[in-house]
Amino acid sequence: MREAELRGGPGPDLAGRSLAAHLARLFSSEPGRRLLYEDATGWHTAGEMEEASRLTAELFTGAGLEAGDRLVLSAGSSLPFVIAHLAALRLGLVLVVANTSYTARELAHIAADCDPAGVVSDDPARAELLAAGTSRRLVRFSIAEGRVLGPAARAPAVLDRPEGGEPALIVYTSGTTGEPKGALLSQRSLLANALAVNAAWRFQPEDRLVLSLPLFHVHGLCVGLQASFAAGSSVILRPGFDPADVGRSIAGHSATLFFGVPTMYARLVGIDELSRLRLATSGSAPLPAGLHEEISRRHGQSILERYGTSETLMIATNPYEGERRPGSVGRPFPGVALRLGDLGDDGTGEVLVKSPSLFSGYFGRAGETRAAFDDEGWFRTGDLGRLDADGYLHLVGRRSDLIITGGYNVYPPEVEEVLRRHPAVHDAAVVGEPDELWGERVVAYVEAARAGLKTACLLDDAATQLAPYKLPRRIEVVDSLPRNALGKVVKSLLGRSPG
Ligand code: MLC
Repeated sequence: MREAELRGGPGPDLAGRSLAAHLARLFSSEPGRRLLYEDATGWHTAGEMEEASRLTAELFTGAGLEAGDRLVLSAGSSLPFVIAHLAALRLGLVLVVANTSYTARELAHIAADCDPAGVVSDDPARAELLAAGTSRRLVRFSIAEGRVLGPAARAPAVLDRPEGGEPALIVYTSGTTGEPKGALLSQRSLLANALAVNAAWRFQPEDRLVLSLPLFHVHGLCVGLQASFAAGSSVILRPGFDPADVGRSIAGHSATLFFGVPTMYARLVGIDELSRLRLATSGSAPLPAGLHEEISRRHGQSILERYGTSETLMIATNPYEGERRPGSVGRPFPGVALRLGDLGDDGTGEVLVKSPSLFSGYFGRAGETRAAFDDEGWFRTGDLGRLDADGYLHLVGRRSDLIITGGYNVYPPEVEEVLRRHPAVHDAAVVGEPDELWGERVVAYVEAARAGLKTACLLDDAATQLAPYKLPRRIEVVDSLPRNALGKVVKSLLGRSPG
Protein backbone atom coordinates (compact mmCIF):
# COMPACT_ATOMS: atom_id res chain seq x y z
CA MET A 1 0.00 0.00 0.00
CA ARG A 2 1.25 3.47 -0.76
CA GLU A 3 0.37 6.58 1.16
CA ALA A 4 -0.28 9.82 -0.67
CA GLU A 5 2.17 12.66 -0.34
CA LEU A 6 1.55 15.38 2.20
CA ARG A 7 2.70 18.85 1.25
CA GLY A 8 3.19 21.77 3.57
CA GLY A 9 2.00 24.47 1.17
CA PRO A 10 4.22 26.58 -1.03
CA GLY A 11 7.74 27.21 0.19
CA PRO A 12 9.62 30.48 -0.18
CA ASP A 13 11.01 31.44 -3.57
CA LEU A 14 14.70 30.73 -3.21
CA ALA A 15 16.03 30.94 -6.77
CA GLY A 16 19.76 30.71 -6.20
CA ARG A 17 19.74 32.68 -2.98
CA SER A 18 22.09 32.00 -0.12
CA LEU A 19 21.76 32.54 3.61
CA ALA A 20 24.88 34.70 3.41
CA ALA A 21 23.33 37.10 0.88
CA HIS A 22 20.04 37.18 2.80
CA LEU A 23 21.80 38.17 6.03
CA ALA A 24 24.08 40.66 4.27
CA ARG A 25 21.00 42.51 3.02
CA LEU A 26 19.62 42.68 6.53
CA PHE A 27 22.93 43.90 7.94
CA SER A 28 23.13 46.76 5.46
CA SER A 29 19.43 47.73 5.41
CA GLU A 30 18.93 47.86 9.16
CA PRO A 31 22.30 48.37 10.82
CA GLY A 32 20.74 49.68 14.02
CA ARG A 33 18.61 46.61 14.66
CA ARG A 34 19.55 44.75 17.84
CA LEU A 35 20.29 41.13 16.99
CA LEU A 36 22.17 39.51 19.85
CA TYR A 37 22.53 39.81 23.59
CA GLU A 38 25.06 38.00 25.73
CA ASP A 39 25.90 38.65 29.39
CA ALA A 40 29.59 39.40 28.87
CA THR A 41 29.22 42.19 26.31
CA GLY A 42 25.54 43.17 26.26
CA TRP A 43 23.57 43.99 23.10
CA HIS A 44 24.96 43.90 19.55
CA THR A 45 23.36 45.48 16.51
CA ALA A 46 23.24 44.20 12.94
CA GLY A 47 25.83 46.84 12.00
CA GLU A 48 28.22 45.63 14.69
CA MET A 49 27.74 42.02 13.65
CA GLU A 50 28.41 42.99 10.03
CA GLU A 51 31.65 44.72 10.97
CA ALA A 52 32.87 42.04 13.38
CA SER A 53 32.13 39.24 10.90
CA ARG A 54 33.82 41.19 8.09
CA LEU A 55 36.97 41.69 10.18
CA THR A 56 36.97 38.00 11.13
CA ALA A 57 36.50 37.02 7.47
CA GLU A 58 39.54 39.18 6.68
CA LEU A 59 41.43 37.33 9.39
CA PHE A 60 40.46 33.99 7.83
CA THR A 61 41.47 35.25 4.38
CA GLY A 62 44.78 36.61 5.68
CA ALA A 63 45.59 33.17 7.05
CA GLY A 64 45.00 31.62 3.63
CA LEU A 65 41.49 30.16 3.95
CA GLU A 66 39.42 30.13 0.77
CA ALA A 67 35.81 29.42 -0.20
CA GLY A 68 35.09 25.68 0.03
CA ASP A 69 37.71 25.07 2.74
CA ARG A 70 36.42 23.30 5.81
CA LEU A 71 36.77 25.22 9.06
CA VAL A 72 36.03 23.40 12.31
CA LEU A 73 34.37 25.50 15.00
CA SER A 74 34.41 24.00 18.47
CA ALA A 75 33.43 26.41 21.22
CA GLY A 76 30.78 27.16 23.78
CA SER A 77 27.95 29.59 23.01
CA SER A 78 29.36 33.11 22.87
CA LEU A 79 29.52 36.19 20.63
CA PRO A 80 32.80 35.03 18.99
CA PHE A 81 31.15 31.71 18.05
CA VAL A 82 28.37 33.63 16.31
CA ILE A 83 30.84 35.99 14.61
CA ALA A 84 33.08 33.12 13.38
CA HIS A 85 29.97 31.40 12.02
CA LEU A 86 28.81 34.54 10.17
CA ALA A 87 32.32 35.17 8.81
CA ALA A 88 32.54 31.62 7.46
CA LEU A 89 29.09 31.90 5.87
CA ARG A 90 29.93 35.21 4.20
CA LEU A 91 33.25 33.89 2.83
CA GLY A 92 31.81 30.61 1.56
CA LEU A 93 33.85 28.48 3.95
CA VAL A 94 32.27 25.20 5.03
CA LEU A 95 31.78 25.43 8.75
CA VAL A 96 32.11 22.12 10.63
CA VAL A 97 30.57 22.30 14.08
CA ALA A 98 31.87 19.98 16.79
CA ASN A 99 30.40 19.20 20.20
CA THR A 100 32.63 20.66 22.92
CA SER A 101 32.41 17.43 24.94
CA TYR A 102 33.97 15.25 22.21
CA THR A 103 37.01 13.23 23.26
CA ALA A 104 40.28 12.80 21.34
CA ARG A 105 38.90 9.79 19.44
CA GLU A 106 35.77 11.63 18.28
CA LEU A 107 37.69 14.77 17.26
CA ALA A 108 40.30 12.71 15.38
CA HIS A 109 37.51 11.03 13.42
CA ILE A 110 36.08 14.39 12.36
CA ALA A 111 39.50 15.75 11.36
CA ALA A 112 40.30 12.66 9.30
CA ASP A 113 36.85 12.66 7.72
CA CYS A 114 36.38 16.29 6.64
CA ASP A 115 40.02 17.22 6.01
CA PRO A 116 39.76 20.73 7.46
CA ALA A 117 42.05 23.62 6.62
CA GLY A 118 41.53 25.41 9.93
CA VAL A 119 40.04 25.34 13.39
CA VAL A 120 38.46 27.95 15.66
CA SER A 121 38.30 26.95 19.28
CA ASP A 122 38.02 28.42 22.77
CA ASP A 123 40.20 25.59 24.10
CA PRO A 124 43.78 25.08 22.85
CA ALA A 125 43.75 21.46 24.09
CA ARG A 126 40.72 20.66 21.91
CA ALA A 127 42.34 22.36 18.89
CA GLU A 128 45.42 20.20 19.55
CA LEU A 129 43.37 16.99 19.62
CA LEU A 130 41.71 17.93 16.37
CA ALA A 131 45.04 18.75 14.72
CA ALA A 132 46.34 15.33 15.79
CA GLY A 133 43.66 13.69 13.64
CA THR A 134 44.93 15.04 10.33
CA SER A 135 48.26 15.16 8.55
CA ARG A 136 47.40 18.65 7.22
CA ARG A 137 48.79 21.65 9.06
CA LEU A 138 45.70 23.29 10.48
CA VAL A 139 45.49 27.06 10.64
CA ARG A 140 44.49 27.73 14.24
CA PHE A 141 42.26 30.55 15.43
CA SER A 142 41.53 31.01 19.09
CA ILE A 143 38.64 32.56 20.92
CA ALA A 144 39.94 34.78 23.69
CA GLU A 145 39.20 38.21 25.13
CA GLY A 146 35.74 38.01 23.53
CA ARG A 147 37.17 37.87 20.01
CA VAL A 148 38.43 35.51 17.32
CA LEU A 149 42.22 35.79 17.11
CA GLY A 150 44.34 34.48 14.24
CA PRO A 151 47.93 33.70 13.33
CA ALA A 152 48.30 36.24 10.50
CA ALA A 153 47.38 39.80 9.53
CA ARG A 154 44.00 40.51 7.96
CA ALA A 155 43.65 40.60 4.16
CA PRO A 156 40.80 41.92 1.97
CA ALA A 157 37.99 39.38 1.74
CA VAL A 158 35.39 38.71 -0.96
CA LEU A 159 32.13 38.62 0.97
CA ASP A 160 28.52 37.52 0.47
CA ARG A 161 29.12 35.95 -2.94
CA PRO A 162 28.30 32.25 -2.31
CA GLU A 163 25.66 30.82 -4.63
CA GLY A 164 22.70 29.01 -3.09
CA GLY A 165 24.01 25.58 -4.02
CA GLU A 166 27.42 26.08 -2.43
CA PRO A 167 28.27 24.10 0.70
CA ALA A 168 28.01 26.00 3.98
CA LEU A 169 27.80 23.66 6.95
CA ILE A 170 28.79 20.15 8.00
CA VAL A 171 27.11 18.57 11.01
CA TYR A 172 28.23 15.18 12.23
CA THR A 173 25.49 12.63 12.73
CA SER A 174 25.35 8.88 13.02
CA GLY A 175 22.46 8.82 10.59
CA THR A 176 20.79 5.43 10.63
CA THR A 177 23.91 3.37 9.94
CA GLY A 178 27.65 3.36 10.34
CA GLU A 179 30.14 5.73 11.94
CA PRO A 180 29.50 9.46 12.35
CA LYS A 181 29.14 11.08 8.93
CA GLY A 182 29.22 14.73 7.99
CA ALA A 183 25.83 15.92 6.70
CA LEU A 184 26.65 18.69 4.22
CA LEU A 185 24.14 21.54 4.03
CA SER A 186 24.16 24.21 1.33
CA GLN A 187 23.63 27.95 1.69
CA ARG A 188 20.21 27.48 0.08
CA SER A 189 19.20 24.64 2.47
CA LEU A 190 20.01 26.83 5.45
CA LEU A 191 18.03 29.74 4.00
CA ALA A 192 15.08 27.51 3.05
CA ASN A 193 14.96 26.14 6.59
CA ALA A 194 15.18 29.56 8.19
CA LEU A 195 12.41 31.03 6.01
CA ALA A 196 10.14 28.00 6.51
CA VAL A 197 10.57 28.31 10.29
CA ASN A 198 9.92 32.07 10.07
CA ALA A 199 6.71 31.52 8.12
CA ALA A 200 5.34 28.59 10.13
CA TRP A 201 5.93 30.20 13.52
CA ARG A 202 5.09 33.79 12.49
CA PHE A 203 8.45 35.35 13.31
CA GLN A 204 8.39 39.13 13.73
CA PRO A 205 11.37 41.47 14.04
CA GLU A 206 10.19 42.20 17.60
CA ASP A 207 10.67 38.56 18.62
CA ARG A 208 13.32 37.67 21.16
CA LEU A 209 14.47 34.07 21.48
CA VAL A 210 16.04 32.74 24.68
CA LEU A 211 18.65 30.39 23.21
CA SER A 212 20.20 27.94 25.64
CA LEU A 213 20.57 25.06 23.19
CA PRO A 214 24.15 24.30 22.14
CA LEU A 215 25.13 26.05 18.89
CA PHE A 216 27.00 22.99 17.57
CA HIS A 217 23.81 21.19 16.48
CA VAL A 218 21.17 22.18 13.95
CA HIS A 219 18.48 22.78 16.58
CA GLY A 220 20.38 25.63 18.23
CA LEU A 221 22.26 26.84 15.14
CA CYS A 222 19.80 26.56 12.25
CA VAL A 223 16.38 26.63 13.93
CA GLY A 224 17.44 29.00 16.71
CA LEU A 225 20.18 31.37 15.60
CA GLN A 226 19.90 31.38 11.79
CA ALA A 227 16.10 31.53 11.68
CA SER A 228 16.05 34.40 14.20
CA PHE A 229 18.64 36.43 12.29
CA ALA A 230 16.93 35.67 8.96
CA ALA A 231 13.78 37.32 10.33
CA GLY A 232 15.69 40.23 11.85
CA SER A 233 14.66 38.99 15.30
CA SER A 234 17.00 38.93 18.25
CA VAL A 235 18.63 36.19 20.27
CA ILE A 236 19.27 36.21 24.01
CA LEU A 237 22.28 33.89 23.96
CA ARG A 238 22.79 31.82 27.11
CA PRO A 239 26.06 30.03 27.91
CA GLY A 240 24.18 26.83 28.75
CA PHE A 241 20.87 25.51 30.04
CA ASP A 242 19.64 26.28 33.53
CA PRO A 243 15.88 26.43 34.29
CA ALA A 244 16.10 29.46 36.62
CA ASP A 245 18.26 31.29 34.09
CA VAL A 246 15.65 30.68 31.38
CA GLY A 247 13.00 32.21 33.66
CA ARG A 248 15.19 35.23 34.44
CA SER A 249 16.06 35.71 30.76
CA ILE A 250 12.42 35.63 29.70
CA ALA A 251 11.47 38.20 32.35
CA GLY A 252 14.57 40.40 32.06
CA HIS A 253 14.46 40.71 28.27
CA SER A 254 10.72 40.44 27.63
CA ALA A 255 11.50 37.40 25.53
CA THR A 256 8.80 35.97 23.29
CA LEU A 257 10.27 32.61 22.18
CA PHE A 258 11.99 29.56 23.68
CA PHE A 259 13.13 26.44 21.77
CA GLY A 260 14.11 23.35 23.73
CA VAL A 261 14.42 19.56 23.90
CA PRO A 262 11.99 17.57 26.09
CA THR A 263 14.62 17.07 28.82
CA MET A 264 14.74 20.85 29.20
CA TYR A 265 10.96 21.12 29.50
CA ALA A 266 10.93 18.39 32.15
CA ARG A 267 13.15 20.72 34.19
CA LEU A 268 11.20 23.88 33.30
CA VAL A 269 7.99 22.74 35.00
CA GLY A 270 7.42 25.31 37.75
CA ILE A 271 9.15 28.16 35.90
CA ASP A 272 6.25 30.62 35.82
CA GLU A 273 7.79 32.88 33.17
CA LEU A 274 6.98 30.20 30.57
CA SER A 275 3.48 31.64 30.51
CA ARG A 276 4.79 34.96 29.15
CA LEU A 277 6.14 33.48 25.93
CA ARG A 278 4.38 33.87 22.59
CA LEU A 279 5.69 30.44 21.56
CA ALA A 280 7.62 27.55 23.11
CA THR A 281 8.67 24.73 20.79
CA SER A 282 10.09 21.28 21.45
CA GLY A 283 12.09 18.99 19.20
CA SER A 284 15.04 16.61 18.76
CA ALA A 285 13.26 13.89 20.80
CA PRO A 286 9.64 12.88 21.48
CA LEU A 287 7.81 15.15 23.93
CA PRO A 288 5.83 13.00 26.38
CA ALA A 289 2.12 13.85 26.14
CA GLY A 290 1.95 14.04 29.95
CA LEU A 291 4.65 16.71 30.03
CA HIS A 292 2.85 18.70 27.32
CA GLU A 293 -0.32 18.57 29.41
CA GLU A 294 1.40 19.47 32.68
CA ILE A 295 3.03 22.60 31.20
CA SER A 296 -0.23 23.55 29.54
CA ARG A 297 -2.13 23.15 32.84
CA ARG A 298 0.41 24.85 35.11
CA HIS A 299 1.70 27.57 32.79
CA GLY A 300 -0.97 27.96 30.12
CA GLN A 301 1.71 27.27 27.52
CA SER A 302 0.79 24.77 24.81
CA ILE A 303 4.21 23.58 23.66
CA LEU A 304 4.44 23.32 19.90
CA GLU A 305 6.17 20.04 18.99
CA ARG A 306 8.04 19.85 15.72
CA TYR A 307 10.24 17.33 13.94
CA GLY A 308 13.49 17.48 11.99
CA THR A 309 16.86 15.85 11.47
CA SER A 310 20.37 17.09 10.70
CA GLU A 311 20.02 15.88 7.11
CA THR A 312 16.65 17.47 6.37
CA LEU A 313 16.48 20.35 8.84
CA MET A 314 12.83 21.03 9.72
CA ILE A 315 10.26 18.54 8.40
CA ALA A 316 6.97 18.86 10.29
CA THR A 317 5.38 21.11 12.87
CA ASN A 318 2.20 21.39 14.85
CA PRO A 319 0.23 24.45 13.74
CA TYR A 320 0.88 27.90 15.15
CA GLU A 321 -2.82 28.58 14.85
CA GLY A 322 -4.96 25.52 15.33
CA GLU A 323 -4.76 22.40 17.39
CA ARG A 324 -1.37 21.35 18.77
CA ARG A 325 -1.78 17.65 19.24
CA PRO A 326 0.23 16.06 22.08
CA GLY A 327 2.06 12.97 20.81
CA SER A 328 2.11 14.29 17.23
CA VAL A 329 4.73 16.32 15.36
CA GLY A 330 2.10 17.90 13.12
CA ARG A 331 2.18 18.48 9.38
CA PRO A 332 4.91 19.37 6.86
CA PHE A 333 6.59 22.79 6.96
CA PRO A 334 6.01 25.09 3.94
CA GLY A 335 7.86 23.68 0.93
CA VAL A 336 8.30 20.21 2.47
CA ALA A 337 6.73 17.04 1.08
CA LEU A 338 6.56 13.87 3.11
CA ARG A 339 5.15 10.41 2.69
CA LEU A 340 5.36 7.08 4.43
CA GLY A 341 7.19 4.24 2.69
CA ASP A 342 6.32 0.53 2.75
CA LEU A 343 3.21 0.79 4.87
CA GLY A 344 2.56 -2.06 7.27
CA ASP A 345 -0.95 -3.34 8.03
CA ASP A 346 -1.23 -0.86 10.90
CA GLY A 347 -0.47 2.09 8.60
CA THR A 348 3.08 2.54 9.90
CA GLY A 349 5.88 3.30 7.47
CA GLU A 350 9.26 5.00 7.20
CA VAL A 351 9.06 8.79 6.98
CA LEU A 352 10.36 9.88 3.55
CA VAL A 353 11.11 13.51 2.76
CA LYS A 354 11.67 15.88 -0.16
CA SER A 355 12.48 19.40 0.85
CA PRO A 356 14.28 22.58 -0.21
CA SER A 357 16.21 22.37 3.07
CA LEU A 358 17.47 18.84 2.41
CA PHE A 359 21.23 18.21 2.73
CA SER A 360 23.49 17.75 -0.29
CA GLY A 361 24.93 14.44 0.93
CA TYR A 362 27.35 12.96 3.46
CA PHE A 363 30.73 14.61 2.94
CA GLY A 364 33.02 12.34 0.92
CA ARG A 365 30.62 9.38 1.10
CA ALA A 366 28.82 8.95 -2.20
CA GLY A 367 27.76 5.37 -1.44
CA GLU A 368 26.19 6.19 1.91
CA THR A 369 24.52 9.25 0.39
CA ARG A 370 22.93 7.08 -2.32
CA ALA A 371 21.79 4.56 0.28
CA ALA A 372 20.04 7.33 2.22
CA PHE A 373 17.60 7.95 -0.67
CA ASP A 374 15.03 5.64 -2.25
CA ASP A 375 14.72 5.06 -6.00
CA GLU A 376 12.49 8.11 -6.44
CA GLY A 377 14.82 10.47 -4.65
CA TRP A 378 13.03 10.59 -1.29
CA PHE A 379 15.30 10.90 1.74
CA ARG A 380 14.86 8.01 4.13
CA THR A 381 14.80 9.43 7.67
CA GLY A 382 14.93 6.04 9.41
CA ASP A 383 12.02 7.19 11.58
CA LEU A 384 8.78 5.21 11.55
CA GLY A 385 5.51 7.09 11.60
CA ARG A 386 1.82 6.96 10.90
CA LEU A 387 -0.63 9.65 9.85
CA ASP A 388 -3.88 10.24 11.69
CA ALA A 389 -7.16 11.07 9.97
CA ASP A 390 -6.29 14.79 9.87
CA GLY A 391 -2.85 14.26 8.37
CA TYR A 392 -0.91 14.83 11.60
CA LEU A 393 2.26 12.76 11.74
CA HIS A 394 2.89 10.54 14.77
CA LEU A 395 6.39 9.10 15.18
CA VAL A 396 6.23 5.59 16.56
CA GLY A 397 9.79 4.28 16.41
CA ARG A 398 12.95 4.03 14.37
CA ARG A 399 14.29 1.68 11.73
CA SER A 400 17.64 1.51 13.54
CA ASP A 401 18.34 1.08 17.25
CA LEU A 402 19.48 4.70 17.61
CA ILE A 403 19.15 6.06 21.17
CA ILE A 404 18.08 9.65 21.85
CA THR A 405 19.14 10.91 25.28
CA GLY A 406 18.42 14.48 26.25
CA GLY A 407 18.08 15.36 22.56
CA TYR A 408 21.48 13.93 21.60
CA ASN A 409 21.69 10.93 19.27
CA VAL A 410 23.75 7.95 20.44
CA TYR A 411 24.46 5.18 17.95
CA PRO A 412 24.84 1.87 19.86
CA PRO A 413 27.49 0.31 17.56
CA GLU A 414 29.87 3.17 18.33
CA VAL A 415 29.57 2.57 22.10
CA GLU A 416 29.73 -1.23 21.66
CA GLU A 417 32.93 -0.96 19.66
CA VAL A 418 34.60 1.11 22.40
CA LEU A 419 33.51 -1.36 25.11
CA ARG A 420 34.65 -4.37 23.04
CA ARG A 421 38.13 -2.88 22.71
CA HIS A 422 38.66 -3.29 26.46
CA PRO A 423 40.75 -6.43 27.07
CA ALA A 424 38.42 -7.72 29.79
CA VAL A 425 35.36 -7.57 27.51
CA HIS A 426 34.40 -10.32 25.12
CA ASP A 427 31.28 -8.75 23.67
CA ALA A 428 28.91 -5.90 24.40
CA ALA A 429 25.39 -4.81 23.46
CA VAL A 430 24.07 -1.31 24.05
CA VAL A 431 20.41 -0.35 24.23
CA GLY A 432 18.25 2.61 25.22
CA GLU A 433 15.99 2.20 28.22
CA PRO A 434 13.09 4.56 28.96
CA ASP A 435 13.98 7.40 31.31
CA GLU A 436 11.60 10.02 32.61
CA LEU A 437 14.07 12.94 32.48
CA TRP A 438 16.33 12.01 29.54
CA GLY A 439 13.75 10.24 27.36
CA GLU A 440 16.10 7.30 27.03
CA ARG A 441 19.26 6.34 28.91
CA VAL A 442 22.19 4.38 27.53
CA VAL A 443 22.58 0.91 29.09
CA ALA A 444 25.29 -1.65 28.26
CA TYR A 445 25.26 -5.41 28.66
CA VAL A 446 28.72 -6.99 28.51
CA GLU A 447 30.08 -10.49 28.34
CA ALA A 448 33.36 -10.64 30.25
CA ALA A 449 36.43 -12.14 28.62
CA ARG A 450 37.82 -13.03 32.01
CA ALA A 451 36.74 -13.17 35.64
CA GLY A 452 36.79 -10.05 37.80
CA LEU A 453 35.69 -7.44 35.21
CA LYS A 454 35.17 -4.18 37.10
CA THR A 455 32.44 -2.08 35.51
CA ALA A 456 33.83 1.11 37.10
CA CYS A 457 37.18 0.56 35.33
CA LEU A 458 35.39 -0.21 32.08
CA LEU A 459 33.41 3.02 32.38
CA ASP A 460 36.57 5.04 33.15
CA ASP A 461 38.18 3.58 30.06
CA ALA A 462 35.12 4.35 27.90
CA ALA A 463 35.07 7.91 29.23
CA THR A 464 38.41 8.57 27.56
CA GLN A 465 36.90 7.70 24.17
CA LEU A 466 33.27 8.79 24.26
CA ALA A 467 31.59 12.13 24.96
CA PRO A 468 29.88 11.98 28.38
CA TYR A 469 26.34 11.80 26.99
CA LYS A 470 27.22 8.58 25.11
CA LEU A 471 28.46 6.81 28.26
CA PRO A 472 26.32 3.98 29.64
CA ARG A 473 24.44 5.03 32.77
CA ARG A 474 24.52 1.36 33.79
CA ILE A 475 26.73 -1.55 32.76
CA GLU A 476 25.48 -5.02 33.47
CA VAL A 477 27.81 -8.02 33.24
CA VAL A 478 25.97 -11.04 31.86
CA ASP A 479 27.12 -14.67 31.45
CA SER A 480 26.09 -14.59 27.81
CA LEU A 481 24.20 -12.19 25.57
CA PRO A 482 20.97 -13.56 24.06
CA ARG A 483 21.71 -14.62 20.47
CA ASN A 484 19.67 -15.99 17.59
CA ALA A 485 20.58 -19.02 15.49
CA LEU A 486 22.95 -16.89 13.40
CA GLY A 487 24.81 -15.76 16.53
CA LYS A 488 23.46 -12.20 16.29
CA VAL A 489 22.55 -10.53 19.60
CA VAL A 490 18.78 -10.17 20.04
CA LYS A 491 18.55 -6.79 21.72
CA SER A 492 14.83 -7.07 22.42
CA LEU A 493 15.64 -9.86 24.89
CA LEU A 494 18.18 -7.83 26.85
CA GLY A 495 17.27 -7.03 30.42
CA ARG A 496 15.00 -10.06 30.66
CA SER A 497 15.96 -13.24 32.45
CA PRO A 498 16.91 -16.06 30.09
CA GLY A 499 14.32 -18.67 29.15
C1 MLC B 1 24.32 16.11 29.74
N1 MLC B 1 24.47 14.88 30.24
C2 MLC B 1 23.78 14.01 29.50
C3 MLC B 1 23.22 14.76 28.47
N2 MLC B 1 23.55 16.06 28.64
N3 MLC B 1 23.59 12.68 29.60
C4 MLC B 1 22.83 12.09 28.69
N4 MLC B 1 22.26 12.76 27.67
C5 MLC B 1 22.43 14.09 27.54
N5 MLC B 1 21.85 14.75 26.54
C6 MLC B 1 25.18 14.47 31.46
C7 MLC B 1 26.53 15.09 31.63
O1 MLC B 1 27.50 14.31 31.00
C8 MLC B 1 26.68 15.09 33.14
O2 MLC B 1 27.00 13.79 33.57
C9 MLC B 1 25.28 15.39 33.61
O3 MLC B 1 24.41 14.95 32.55
C10 MLC B 1 25.03 16.88 33.86
O4 MLC B 1 25.64 17.60 32.80
P1 MLC B 1 25.26 19.08 32.41
O5 MLC B 1 26.17 19.51 31.31
O6 MLC B 1 25.14 19.92 33.63
O7 MLC B 1 23.83 18.88 31.81
P2 MLC B 1 22.95 19.96 31.24
O8 MLC B 1 23.70 21.19 30.88
O9 MLC B 1 21.79 20.11 32.14
O10 MLC B 1 22.51 19.27 29.86
C11 MLC B 1 21.29 18.72 29.63
C12 MLC B 1 20.73 19.30 28.34
C13 MLC B 1 21.74 19.01 27.22
C14 MLC B 1 19.39 18.65 28.09
C15 MLC B 1 20.52 20.79 28.49
O11 MLC B 1 21.91 17.64 27.06
C16 MLC B 1 21.37 19.62 25.93
O12 MLC B 1 21.62 20.80 25.68
N6 MLC B 1 20.69 18.86 25.04
C17 MLC B 1 20.27 19.37 23.74
C18 MLC B 1 20.94 18.62 22.65
C19 MLC B 1 20.62 19.22 21.30
O13 MLC B 1 20.74 20.42 21.04
N7 MLC B 1 20.16 18.39 20.37
C20 MLC B 1 19.78 18.83 19.08
C21 MLC B 1 20.34 17.93 18.02
S1 MLC B 1 19.75 18.46 16.43
P3 MLC B 1 27.88 13.51 34.87
O14 MLC B 1 27.97 12.02 34.89
O15 MLC B 1 29.17 14.22 34.61
O16 MLC B 1 27.08 14.09 36.01
C22 MLC B 1 18.44 17.44 16.11
C23 MLC B 1 17.59 17.80 14.97
C24 MLC B 1 16.35 18.46 15.48
O17 MLC B 1 18.20 16.53 16.82
O18 MLC B 1 15.24 18.12 15.05
O19 MLC B 1 16.48 19.33 16.34
